[in-house]
Amino acid sequence: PPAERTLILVKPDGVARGLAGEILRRVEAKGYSLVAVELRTASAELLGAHYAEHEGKPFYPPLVEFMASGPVLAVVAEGQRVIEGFRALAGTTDPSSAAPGTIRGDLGRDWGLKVQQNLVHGSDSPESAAREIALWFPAL
Ligand code: DAT
Ligand code: MG
Repeated sequence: PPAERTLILVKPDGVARGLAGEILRRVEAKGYSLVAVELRTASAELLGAHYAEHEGKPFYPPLVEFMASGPVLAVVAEGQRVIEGFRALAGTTDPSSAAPGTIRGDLGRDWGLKVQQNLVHGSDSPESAAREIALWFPAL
C-alpha cells in the first residue's frame, strides 16, 4: 500500500513524565519515518479546532484545558498503514484497559488520572490526518 501520514501528539502528561523519547522510539522501531517534530504549547484556538468533533461533550472543556496546560510534542509520521498502525501502538483510549505492549497499556497509569491523561493522540482516519496535519503543520 502507498505511504500515509498521521498526526501524533505526545500529550502534556507524556512530555512532563519524560516519555517523549520512549514514545518516539516505539514509532521509529515500528519502521515509521519522522516527517516533522515540534515541541510547543498549543493555543486554545488550535486545540478547539483539533478536537472540534468532541465539542459539546462533557469531557471537552477539561480535555482542551489539559492539552493547553503544558508543551506537547507534535509529530507527523509516515509509513504504510501508519494511521491505524499508530492507533494500534497507542492502545485503547482508557489506559486502564489498554493492552500490554501498547503505549497506553505499558506507560499509562491506571488510577488517579483522568482518561484524557492517556499520553498520546493519533489521527483516526485519512480525513482526520489530513485535517490535523494542516492545523499543526500548515507549511507541510
Ligand atoms: P482517542 O484519543 O483514543 O482517539 P477520542 O478521540 O474518543 O479518543 O477522545 C479524545 C480524547 O478525549 C481522549 O484521548 C481522552 C478524552 N476522552 C475520550 N473519551 C472520554 C471520556 N469518556 N471521559 C473522559 N475523557 C475522555
Ligand atoms: Mg480521537
